[in-house]
Amino acid sequence: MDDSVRKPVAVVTGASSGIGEATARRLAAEGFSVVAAARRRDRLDALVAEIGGTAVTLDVREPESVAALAAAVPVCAVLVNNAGGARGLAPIAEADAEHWRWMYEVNVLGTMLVTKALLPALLASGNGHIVSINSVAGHEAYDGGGGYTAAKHAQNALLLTLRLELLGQPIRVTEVCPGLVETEFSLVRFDGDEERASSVYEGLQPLVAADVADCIAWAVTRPEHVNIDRIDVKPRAQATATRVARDA
Ligand code: 8X3
Repeated sequence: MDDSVRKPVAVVTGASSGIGEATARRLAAEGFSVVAAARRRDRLDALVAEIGGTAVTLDVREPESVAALAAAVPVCAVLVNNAGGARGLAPIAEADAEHWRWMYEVNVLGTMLVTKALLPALLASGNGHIVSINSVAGHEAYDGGGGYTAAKHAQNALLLTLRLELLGQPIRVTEVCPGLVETEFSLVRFDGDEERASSVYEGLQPLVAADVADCIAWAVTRPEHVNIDRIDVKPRAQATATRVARDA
């Protein structure tokens, strides 16, 4: 039997790795029929072979790709906007406009496009929930963070606006803001430079993707009148975006 008939549907973007993949796994374990969406289809196919649900190829920068996702999901209880990321750590004096454009597209426009496309499906569920993975960078600035912090602050503004505009409708909006989580995030930021990427997490115990998935699972399993507005989650060894305690 098609499990989407009896289970609430959860769409997870960026589900091919990291926080997205961990969230897909966790929500499947929580009883959701997961629609795992991302660009890397081979990884999605392997994931749904394990956890069930459906794989959908998605590039959040492409409106047609987002429309195809929406067409495949007529009813959606939970949308986890996880697709996003950072490129570079250059000061604004040396900003790479292409990096900035990419960060705006995946973090801001991508969140807008997917949310807008799935709003009818979220409403159709009678109890929809939008969870957006933002970042400590959505609320703090740090040196070299320019393009990413600007995009993530914009994502925060988008979510605050959305919560106002959806007031009175059966849709919750939750923003999840992780600090250091060891995923492919830094590898993408530093263009595949593994040494530089792993140095970000050196000498401290970062969060793992499952820690963030745990927060998401908690937020979406509260009674439906309870809206968790925002979850800030960091490793114990991290106080702010830039203050961390590393082993000597
Ligand atoms: C990732 C966290 O501190 O690199 O969203 O901006 S940080």
